[in-house]
Amino acid sequence: MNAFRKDFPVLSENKYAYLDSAATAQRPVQVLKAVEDFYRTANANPLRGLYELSIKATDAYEDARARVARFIDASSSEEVIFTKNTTESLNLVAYSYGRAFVKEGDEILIAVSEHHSNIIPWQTLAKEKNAKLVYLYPNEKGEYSLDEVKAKCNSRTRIFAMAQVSNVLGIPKPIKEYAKIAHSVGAVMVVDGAQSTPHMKVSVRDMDADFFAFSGHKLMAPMGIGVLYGKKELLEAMPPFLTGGEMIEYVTEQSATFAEVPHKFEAGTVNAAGAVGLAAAIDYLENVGFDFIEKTEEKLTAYLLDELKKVPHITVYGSDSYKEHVGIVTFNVDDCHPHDVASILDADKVCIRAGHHCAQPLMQFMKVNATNRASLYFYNTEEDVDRFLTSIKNVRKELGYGS
Ligand code: C6P
Repeated sequence: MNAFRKDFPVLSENKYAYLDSAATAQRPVQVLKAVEDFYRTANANPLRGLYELSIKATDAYEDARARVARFIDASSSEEVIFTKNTTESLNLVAYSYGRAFVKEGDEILIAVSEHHSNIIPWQTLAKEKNAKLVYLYPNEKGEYSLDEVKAKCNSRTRIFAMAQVSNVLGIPKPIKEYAKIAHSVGAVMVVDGAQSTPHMKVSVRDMDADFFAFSGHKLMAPMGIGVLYGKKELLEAMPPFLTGGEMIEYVTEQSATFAEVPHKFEAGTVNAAGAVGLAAAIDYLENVGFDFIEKTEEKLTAYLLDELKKVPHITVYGSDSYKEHVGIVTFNVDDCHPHDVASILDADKVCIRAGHHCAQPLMQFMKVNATNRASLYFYNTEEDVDRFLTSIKNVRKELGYGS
């Protein structure tokens, strides 16, 4: 039995085989306690009050920012902006950096496998600015070759935005190499780290990302807290995204000057309890260790893939190598709608995701309407995978097929 599992209330009684961590992770008691402790002992509006309790809240919030900066290897806390989630982080870049620096005729380069959160903000920007949205397409292994990237990244490219790990195929990308190409033509590299940050050590400095977005909830933090990392000189040159309280320096009836980064991008009362929960989740994650996370996920993915491929009438998408799935296994069962598959598994308390996974351009490219997806995290066990396999072998019979 996995030693960490007892920390997760939803998993502790083994009621569910939870195989949907790519959608959101479960939270350990350590994170729940950190959030409760904040509200019990330090609850006041941060960044405003001059009294002890408010200063405690401010300190807890700013300590969490410093914890995140160390976690992703940012140069300083000022480069860490708290947002709601990856979606808001990417919108912040598109609305602020994009509207200030993208002009008519410029190009924005993205991959066809992006999540809608890394497509729609750029579609909207391109339409508004009369810029062109250019797509990269993967080879048969699901990879975006450096030749394809070099061919499409040119002097008109202002922004190259890409997920470090796809939420459908899992395949990790050589972001450091892509960033070199982007920088060689003067473009900025925007990285969607929603599916990478929970599973692998991230260094924004080593990959040389200009912007890096991720969500707390996929790495066991509460929902509603996310991060945008940005290089300080870029953040300083950008106009605010949302405006209002706490993001200003001085306001008159007709004009305002703005606070320094990162507060310029954090209008209104902040999610301090969420930030504290995120810091606790990072502590927990680093205590588990990325070595353990990678080894456990690889072992379970290899087992799941091998056994799933033996089941008749199953198509598995993505790499043939279990090492390139980052815990994500996407598949279809012949003649069965993914929603029916997920409902049949639900009856056995096996939780998987079904649908287009907010990646419809990728579905169109793969010529499918929808798929099923099982996704693993370090707290999963072989027993979870066995429950999934037993249930999946039953699906076609349940739907009236002979075999
Ligand atoms: N993917 C999934 O089941 P938010 O919703 O803002 O926390 O994350 C958006 C997002 C952005 N990029 C990638 C690569 C993602 O996987 C996600 C979220 C979930 O695949 C929910 S759709």
